[in-house]
Amino acid sequence: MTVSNEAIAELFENMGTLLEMKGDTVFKIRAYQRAARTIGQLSFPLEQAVQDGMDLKKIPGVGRAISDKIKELLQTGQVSAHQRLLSELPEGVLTLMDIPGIGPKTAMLIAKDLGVSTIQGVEQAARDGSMAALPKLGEKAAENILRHIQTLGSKDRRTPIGQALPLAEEIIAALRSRCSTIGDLFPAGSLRRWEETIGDIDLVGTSSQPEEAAEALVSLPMVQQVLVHGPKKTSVVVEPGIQVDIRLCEPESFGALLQYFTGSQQHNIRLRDYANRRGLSLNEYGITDLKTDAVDHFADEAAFYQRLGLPYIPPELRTGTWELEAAQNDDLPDLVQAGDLKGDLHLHSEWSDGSDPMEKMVEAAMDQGYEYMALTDHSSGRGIANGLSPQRLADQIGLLHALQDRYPISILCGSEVDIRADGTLDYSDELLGQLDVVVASVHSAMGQDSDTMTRRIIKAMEHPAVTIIGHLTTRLLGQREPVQLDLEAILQAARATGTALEINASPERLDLKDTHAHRARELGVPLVISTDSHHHAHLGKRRFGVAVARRAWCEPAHVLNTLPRDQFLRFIRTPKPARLEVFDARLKQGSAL
Ligand code: DGT
Ligand code: CA
Ligand code: CA
Ligand code: ZN
Repeated sequence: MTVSNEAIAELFENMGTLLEMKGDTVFKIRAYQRAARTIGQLSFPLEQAVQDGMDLKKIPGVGRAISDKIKELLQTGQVSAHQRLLSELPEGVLTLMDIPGIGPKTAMLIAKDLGVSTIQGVEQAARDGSMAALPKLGEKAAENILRHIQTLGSKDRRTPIGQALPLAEEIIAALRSRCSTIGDLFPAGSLRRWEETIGDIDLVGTSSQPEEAAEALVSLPMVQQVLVHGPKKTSVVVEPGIQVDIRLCEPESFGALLQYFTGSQQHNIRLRDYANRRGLSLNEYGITDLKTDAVDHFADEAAFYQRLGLPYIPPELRTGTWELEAAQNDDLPDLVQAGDLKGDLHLHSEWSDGSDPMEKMVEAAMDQGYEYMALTDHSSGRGIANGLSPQRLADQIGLLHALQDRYPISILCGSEVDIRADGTLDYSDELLGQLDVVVASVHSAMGQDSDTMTRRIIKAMEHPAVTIIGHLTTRLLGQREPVQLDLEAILQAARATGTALEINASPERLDLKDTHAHRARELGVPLVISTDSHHHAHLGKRRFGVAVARRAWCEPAHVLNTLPRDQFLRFIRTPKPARLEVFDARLKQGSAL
């Protein structure tokens, strides 16, 4: 049996909650919550790390007590302290907390005083008046809880970054055009850290007339509701029901404001501890010397970090895990940037389910400044998405060769070929052998169990013609769960077979996600950032994929399609797995710098 990091994180999260219900000390509660958060963000499997004899106490937020409990869980399948807590508290209290708006205290109250242990039970108690009769709750609270239960179906209220970022950019442009006294204005918070989903949009900026800028925000036509309209902070809810917070300050202290509201909270907490140990204290206005009470102000973030003796830490790394340690050791990665990409290797035309002619996609790739591109229309297998029959693919290859004469960019013939349920591919080996780039993807039989799915994908990777596995887990953010698979086994096989893995930049996918890509990077698996564009305007979405790679600590050398044309061509023209030498040579070069 394998125990996933998510399962371990959830157990500690539960323990924190149970302790909170019991009224235990804040210190202890926070310790469990912090451990849960850190473990949830680890890129490597803890179970494997324990087997390899890693000292878990090296993980930030994991001390002796937590470390012992992880080992107990892995050995026995449970944690006795957790079982004890469960037995001490009324049945079902944790379930009740799945209802938004019900925290540990309310859950405890309802479970104890009403003897209710299910969501249906809560709903009934809210309807029949028994909940309203509880002195600590009352009618208003019962009404709220009922409303929350009714929205339970749509429980993920976080907004995918693909929607939140364009919205934030639209708001920024609108504010700029309406208010000339705004200087800088940037997204902060989870948006600036490029998290895959966003709770609310935070904007920070500079202005000599902050009231004017706040006024401009509340009067935007898309504003539905004004939550706070104050001198320091203004909060509104805009059209699709997303909260926007804006905070402005003088240019002299913008560095501290931006740093503070970029977070993450966990990063800021660690940074504050670090500063305190050096006799400094941090807030959104600046850095205070605790001895002299002198406050330093910073116009930009680099100066802020420099005052702490640290190099600038890119927002994507500010998760509160390893970045502070790396910064102290001057060991931060030189992260890949959008401009490093030299090609897009997953593009569709109207030949399958794209909306543009091949020429238009070629020109769009040239507009991105690329040296090469692969056209990868769907294979025929599923009979949908207008997949190409072997004959149509052969025709397309002929036309692409002719097109090449008209354009300076290298046009690679490719296909996004279905990995069938049994791991075989949709075209004959002979036809696949004629292609420059084969992206193999799962589009069917997504409900397979983990073993079957893992074998299926590994079988595809063992095929000599398969260059890249596309959108590995097939998840759609907020719409479709990832398939079940053994990520570690797949990554090992990717390295062994010399198969690259795609970071699908399409913001509804972001697949691989950050932690997966981080592990791939550690194992020496070549990563590819592609957009899977079905329209010429979608190639610009590469920024979302680049952000995933950055959150995975990737440098350019970890990303295959940053290779200049001749090296990339050498990579695909060398048989698997020997082609890894081209990739490894670049990595070595990078680390020698
Ligand atoms: P979200 O909105 O849930 O996607 O995540 P964030 O990180 O954008 O969180 P948000 O909007 O609550 O706050 C923005 C940043 O402001 C956060 O990342 C760190 C900072 N911040 C807010 N409240 C606190 C706080 O109570 N303590 C500390 N240390 N930082 C805070
Ligand atoms: Ca936020
Ligand atoms: Ca916020
Ligand atoms: Zn595709």
